[in-house]
Amino acid sequence: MQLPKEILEIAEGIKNMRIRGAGRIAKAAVQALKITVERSQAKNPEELIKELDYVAKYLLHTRPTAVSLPNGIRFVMYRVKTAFKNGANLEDLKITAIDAADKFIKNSELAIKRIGEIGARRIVSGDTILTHCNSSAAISVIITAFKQGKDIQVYATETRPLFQGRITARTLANAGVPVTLIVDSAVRFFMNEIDKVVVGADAVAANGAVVNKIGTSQIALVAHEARTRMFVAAETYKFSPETMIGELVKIEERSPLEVVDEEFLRQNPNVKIRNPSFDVTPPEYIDLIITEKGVIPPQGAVLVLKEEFGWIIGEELIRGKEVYSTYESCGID
Ligand code: RUB
Repeated sequence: MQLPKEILEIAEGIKNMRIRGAGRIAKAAVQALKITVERSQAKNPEELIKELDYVAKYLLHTRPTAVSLPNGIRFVMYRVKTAFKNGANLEDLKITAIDAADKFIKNSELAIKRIGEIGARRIVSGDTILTHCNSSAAISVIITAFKQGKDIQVYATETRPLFQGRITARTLANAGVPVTLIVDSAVRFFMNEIDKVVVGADAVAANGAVVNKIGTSQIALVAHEARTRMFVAAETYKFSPETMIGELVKIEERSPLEVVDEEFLRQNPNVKIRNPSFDVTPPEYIDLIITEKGVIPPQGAVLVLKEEFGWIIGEELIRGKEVYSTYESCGID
């Protein structure tokens, strides 16, 4: 199937990280589904479903870790497929898909704002905050607290190998927040000055473990040792339903060329390079997860999953992961 240029660009942008960060990836994928409908040549509902299925599966293979991507796709596809099963005609199916995509994107933007408001309540004047990588949700907490007049300062790790921390530092500085950029390995050196760590998430598992940019779990360990609180800011669509049946979140490993250049590789053929993009922070090292619906201890993650995905998941779980592992089987609202 020949995909429209804009969709190929979105998929490529997610793969090469021009579009990055779990929330932005999800919104871009959902936008691609909307474009599919707008450019569709389908002559009947069956053809439209086939086109959407194809694009959905194509997008699912762009980056493996951020659960927001399959969850965003599920949000749209579940509604489209339900309408299809209920006999919707082509025009109604298109409207359903476009409305669902718009709703997901709008909800996602509102969630960031709400996480900012809810999270900012946990920040007090005088706090020094550490953040890692570049998370819209974590930044929303920090900037909201700052705009409320709280006297805070931030340490941002540079986040090797791709330096997303520089984007964070620039964003915070542009908003007027006092910010200091540090190398990743300086975290323990500064931890005694830190009151709270605030990071984002690519996925939250049913047991409350959080998958986020590589280095997060090391920061959590150091925070735990120093009795510094560790907060994770995550929209509810970052919670992974697959983990309810014991699936592990897949950790993406990227090219060695993000770590060293080609010359190094050529000159050192016996040096192996590994470049995992994310790691898993166990729930014991997390004090609070800030969602748009409120704060939960990590142990509350399973309740969020039940609320978001409904008890129907239970039935699908019993039927086994073959059924469940397709995005078709679940409905989130
Ligand atoms: C980004 C990253 C971010 C989360 C949350 O990794 O780990 O902390 O995705 O971001 P990458 P947000 O740069 O590899 O995509 O809160 O914006 O969804």
